[in-house]
Amino acid sequence: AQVIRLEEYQVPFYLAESLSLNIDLADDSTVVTSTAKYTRHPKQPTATTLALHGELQELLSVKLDGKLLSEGEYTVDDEFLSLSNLPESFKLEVSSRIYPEKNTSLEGLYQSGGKYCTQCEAEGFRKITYFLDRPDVMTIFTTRITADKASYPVLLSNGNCVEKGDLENGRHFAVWHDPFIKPAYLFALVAGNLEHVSDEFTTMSGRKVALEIYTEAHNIPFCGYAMESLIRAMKWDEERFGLEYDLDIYMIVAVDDFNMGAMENKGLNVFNSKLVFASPETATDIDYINIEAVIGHEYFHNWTGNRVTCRDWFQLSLKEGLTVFRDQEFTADLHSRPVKRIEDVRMLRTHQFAEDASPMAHPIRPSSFIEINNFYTVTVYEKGAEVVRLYNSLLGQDGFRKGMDLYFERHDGQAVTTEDFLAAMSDANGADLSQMEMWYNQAGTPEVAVTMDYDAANKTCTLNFAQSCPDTPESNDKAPFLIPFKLALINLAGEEIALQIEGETADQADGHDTERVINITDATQSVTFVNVAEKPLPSLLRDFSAPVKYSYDYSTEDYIFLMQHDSDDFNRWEASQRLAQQLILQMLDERECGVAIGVSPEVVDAYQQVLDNADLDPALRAEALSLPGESDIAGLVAKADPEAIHEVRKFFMTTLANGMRLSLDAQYDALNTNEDYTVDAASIGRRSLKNTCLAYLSLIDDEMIHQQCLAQFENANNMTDRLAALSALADTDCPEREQALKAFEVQFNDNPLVMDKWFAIQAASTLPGTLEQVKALQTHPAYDANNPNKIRSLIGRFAMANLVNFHAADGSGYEFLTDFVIDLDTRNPQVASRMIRPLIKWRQIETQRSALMKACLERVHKTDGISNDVFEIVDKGLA
Ligand code: BAL
Ligand code: ZN
Repeated sequence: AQVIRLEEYQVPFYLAESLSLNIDLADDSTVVTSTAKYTRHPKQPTATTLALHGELQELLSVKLDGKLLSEGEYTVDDEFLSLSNLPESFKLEVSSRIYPEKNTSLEGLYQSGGKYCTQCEAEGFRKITYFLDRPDVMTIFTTRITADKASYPVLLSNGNCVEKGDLENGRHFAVWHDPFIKPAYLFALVAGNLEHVSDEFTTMSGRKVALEIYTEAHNIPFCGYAMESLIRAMKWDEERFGLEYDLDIYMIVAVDDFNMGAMENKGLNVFNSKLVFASPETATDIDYINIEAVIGHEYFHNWTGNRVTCRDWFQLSLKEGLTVFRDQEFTADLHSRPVKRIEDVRMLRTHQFAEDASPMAHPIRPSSFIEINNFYTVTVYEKGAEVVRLYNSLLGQDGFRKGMDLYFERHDGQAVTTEDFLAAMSDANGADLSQMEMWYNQAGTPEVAVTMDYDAANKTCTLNFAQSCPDTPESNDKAPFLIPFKLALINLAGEEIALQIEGETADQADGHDTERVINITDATQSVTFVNVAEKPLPSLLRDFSAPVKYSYDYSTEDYIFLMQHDSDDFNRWEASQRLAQQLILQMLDERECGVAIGVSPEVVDAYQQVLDNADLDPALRAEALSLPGESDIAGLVAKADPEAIHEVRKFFMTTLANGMRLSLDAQYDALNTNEDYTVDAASIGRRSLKNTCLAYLSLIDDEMIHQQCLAQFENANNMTDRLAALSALADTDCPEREQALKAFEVQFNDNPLVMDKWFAIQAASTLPGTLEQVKALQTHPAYDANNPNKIRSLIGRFAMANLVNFHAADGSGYEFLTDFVIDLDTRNPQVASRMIRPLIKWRQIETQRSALMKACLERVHKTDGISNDVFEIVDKGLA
């Protein structure tokens, strides 16, 4: 397998001025003819050769400036079509045959549910025709599609439809022209028997844009929320960033078989149907929020990704980190900002911190890869978004906007780098941001050790910071990061203290109020606050102001105090999480030493006070009561024992449940009003608290509670409540469990997206026998071994969200996953390489299991014909 390196980047020898595609779709083979006008790159004056990317095609003919070339006049292998002795500019026509109906990798042109669709990012276009499939080659696309009219009445591509008509033999054609230059990864084609919903958006400059969402007729009723979300996204981007849509039409197509969530192809997004379809009966609150966020995300890419794109794939975070930041802000502005922040941070810690601690740790701008598909990661996306958020913190929202404006002014229509983004932010604000560079080229989660010295005589309070970063594959010698560290000091009355830094006059301090951001730039650094009348308790890293871990010697009492008194919503939540974490870790140690474990009444009372706090948004109460998961705990201990973690965490939660039972019942009853279903932050919050109460109650072994879960399951008027009840039952060994699972199956058997939930709930069950159940479900008629959503719901959920069963001591979970991945890799390497990842964490697991995990990785490594995708992960996992 070949390693591609950032340092080896070269501008292409030729650029394409235009590309004209003629795609003749037929059920047994498809012929693609592409005609491009190439011109030598001004920076490559001596170049005379051209190597066009192309894979899995049967080359039919090559014409240079109209002349048919014979085989000796070009060479073709598995990866390239190469020509030499080329003039400064020329026209090249290449014809090839491809087989979309046999394409199970879901990359390039393939069929899903009887329709044709494409996925070209990152390097799928080379499976469609021979071209310079690299993001720095941007060109004008014209696409002519022909197909059988009865089977494929709708023919779509990027841009505007400029011509269409009927042909002989029941065939028809459509020609699409995209006036904006774009790289090949943004190309899209869809052909099928589709209906659409339509709407219209008038942009801020008064242009009318047609909005269309395409799907099969029976799914049309489920597209309304996606359309409303699109309109909200278009409006928000105008208001917040002054960015207006540019084409006359914006189309979204929903497909069932899709490796990712969605794809931002210019003017023609292709979406995983799970991120389009919604109705109260079939989609949960989380689904609704995700649909709006991803519709927004893909729309926001039109500027951050499409108009300004990446020079090469190492720059992926340039568009993804920035666009995730934009979609996070979109959701925060439309719903609850603190809840959104908490959920994003929870997700970052659970998944990205874990990736940073694994052999797959990489900087947000990796410096090498074998298969770029492997780097569509939580690091590039979510940590990338945190890094973008740092600019926003450092420069303020107005300064950030100035930077964005300059970025577009300088780079519209270009393929650029993360350095260009940094330069725009810095130049627009006259700020020296050079240290931001470290966030791009160093992996690992920085750790900030914080200590406090209070000097009662001088009434000063000094906070000392020491930053470090663990070794990661690319470096064991890290330079300090620029860490904006937001904090406050809280006095015994629970009030924030006015913060005046030593050496500042009171005037200078004024306006900073009681919360300040200290920019940590050095390995060790201190800040002293004056006029601090009593020893305070620090409230640290408020709002998670940088993607770091921090330590401070808080006692249980300190956390309880912060849970009640911290005036910052985020840090009140944080205290509830860190307290649980600290106690669970303590109990794990005690258990190992054979000491009886227990939870003090003060701790139960602290959580109960949160639950009963009528002044606090129900959504935030639910967040505070949703404690770190088993894998979060596993990430905090060396040589984790999954069984011990499961037991101790469950013991902690069950103790809380028993202790808070009266309040849980009271809150549940108060919230269980069967109100009409609406998607707004307040009602989502109420459902969230109600279902958190139910989840706690279900830990109590009591037949009445099983009945209560079943009653909610049966009477729910929406999927959020129904699924929450089913989820509680699925983890409980009781007759109601089977009854509910069966009823759900009968009710939703014909809805593939809802059945995904049914598979996922069973795969995540911590009850014994789950592996056997997962195996049995693979033969269920609603399961489809080639559908990524099904694979992720059943196998992915088992391997990634079921610590205790996946890590069964006999290694059965590992063997199952290994067999599964080796088989899947022959059909869909991209998804296979996602599925194998739980095994690369073998070094973090206790010795016996660890050896079994490693042996499985070695088995995959030795398998003949394994894809580059899986090879890269396994190879890094074993290194
Ligand atoms: N560009 C791949 C899908 C997404 O991040 O929007
Ligand atoms: Zn994206």
